[in-house]
Amino acid sequence: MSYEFQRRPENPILTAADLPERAGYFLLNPGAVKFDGNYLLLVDVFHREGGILFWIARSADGIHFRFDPEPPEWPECTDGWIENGCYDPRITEIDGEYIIMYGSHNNTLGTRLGIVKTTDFKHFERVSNASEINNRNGALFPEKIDGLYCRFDRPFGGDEHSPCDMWLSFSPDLVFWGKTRPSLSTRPAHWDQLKLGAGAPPIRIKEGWLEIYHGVADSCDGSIYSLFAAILDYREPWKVIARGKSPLLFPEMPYERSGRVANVVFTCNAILEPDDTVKIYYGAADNCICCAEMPLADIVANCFEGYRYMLNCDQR
Ligand code: BMA
Repeated sequence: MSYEFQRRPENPILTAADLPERAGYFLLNPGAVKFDGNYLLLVDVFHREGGILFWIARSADGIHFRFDPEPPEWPECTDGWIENGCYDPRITEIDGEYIIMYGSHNNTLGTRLGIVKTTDFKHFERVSNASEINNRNGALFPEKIDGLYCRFDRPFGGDEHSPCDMWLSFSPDLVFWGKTRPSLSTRPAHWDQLKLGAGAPPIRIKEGWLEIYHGVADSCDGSIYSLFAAILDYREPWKVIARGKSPLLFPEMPYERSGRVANVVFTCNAILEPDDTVKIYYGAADNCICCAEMPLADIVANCFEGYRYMLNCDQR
């Protein structure tokens, strides 16, 4: 049985042509939440003047989005770090605050994690400068674990083709992070064999924490990004309960296979709808934004189906 996301026939639902005043050339990997009766996307925009910034798009029906006339005023870093670009935002709601963890990029030094919060998606306040350099794919859990905030992160080494795994880190205050330990790792001969990183902030389901993540495999001509799911123990999220063997979404459509970067589907969000459908707004080929949906029960089935097959393999 193949359990996969179903793409919306309207895809791509947002392209750079939808930006006000031809402001940019490529859109990718938004954060997504339901806010104030609307679906809200915090979209990464490769701007016409260079650099990458966030811009909000809103929709009443979750399919037809309109960009705000201007990008939001984004707070500067407080420690002297110059943020030349920001990308891949994961939005987590905790007690009425929306905490955004994202890749904060400096042209000379590289990428680290930034954290900014908002209550109204108009005013944004910096929480902290959240990690050392060479870390990204940060996704905050919506609940504390044993009294501590918990996040996925993804330290990385050399270049884009170096292998790297997902880790967990903990914090009492969102500022100081530690107790870092490994989480999901790459699996040989799978579509997440080279590297992987958090996708959406985890969702609490009855089996544990559901994490939809991206896995990367290498080809002779670049990387292939697809989406997977895993279920982690609720109290001890470093313990993997089940993990899908096959992707929930693989780049197959023309808009996923060619763009700024070919063969990419990448999500930073997953919205659990009241009817138990999971909706994702994913970046396709680092170029445009698409939507796909799938019943939660099928995602769970994918995770356990993978687990059953993988009893002969150590790489859960
Ligand atoms: C990752 C991130 C994503 C991007 C992907 C494919 O490392 O930088 O923003 O979509 O690469 O280029």
